[in-house]
Amino acid sequence: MSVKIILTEPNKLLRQVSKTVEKVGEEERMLMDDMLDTMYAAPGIGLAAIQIGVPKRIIVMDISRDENKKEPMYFVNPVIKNKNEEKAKYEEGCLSVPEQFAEIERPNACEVEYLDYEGKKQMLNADGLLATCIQHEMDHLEGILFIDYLSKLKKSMIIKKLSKIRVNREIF
Ligand code: K2U
Ligand code: ZN
Repeated sequence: MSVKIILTEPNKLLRQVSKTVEKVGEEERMLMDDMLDTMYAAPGIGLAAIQIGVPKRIIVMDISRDENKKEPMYFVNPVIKNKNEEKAKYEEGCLSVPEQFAEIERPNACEVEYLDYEGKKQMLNADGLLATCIQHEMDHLEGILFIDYLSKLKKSMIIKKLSKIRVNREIF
């Protein structure tokens, strides 16, 4: 298991639509293990495979935020079956949009169908932070970032800042 590099915006690879997984095998399980290592090291509470450059419809999450009591969750080919009408706002960040945050409004609950680590069909009713996180990660599978919901001006200011951060990191 290993920690991988997380792609950061602006990067065309992050804009790919990820592909359905035909079968959950050893390769996919190793990928999910690496994704979890990478997510915990960041640290974060969710990660989509595309964020480490693998365009597969795979997400890992752990919203426990407790070093000593990890509760990893694995989602292969997740599909949101329905979303609540009621919305909730959350100050979102993203490991692929470093040091930038914005208040994003999303349905406050949703039902997700997916395959688990063993490839078994599961259903999850998510609300609160879990619902926000799964919808944030599902966007990654469509090549969508939370900054895409912002005004053109705000989004362009963030991308300009990210480009500067990248140049400074390369120089120093
Ligand atoms: O996709 C990612 O980059 C992982 C995000 C997931 C996330 C974004 C917004 C709201 C909830 C989850 C990272 O975990 S961002 C870091 C973080 C950590 C704790 C709580 C919220 C965000
Ligand atoms: Zn993200």
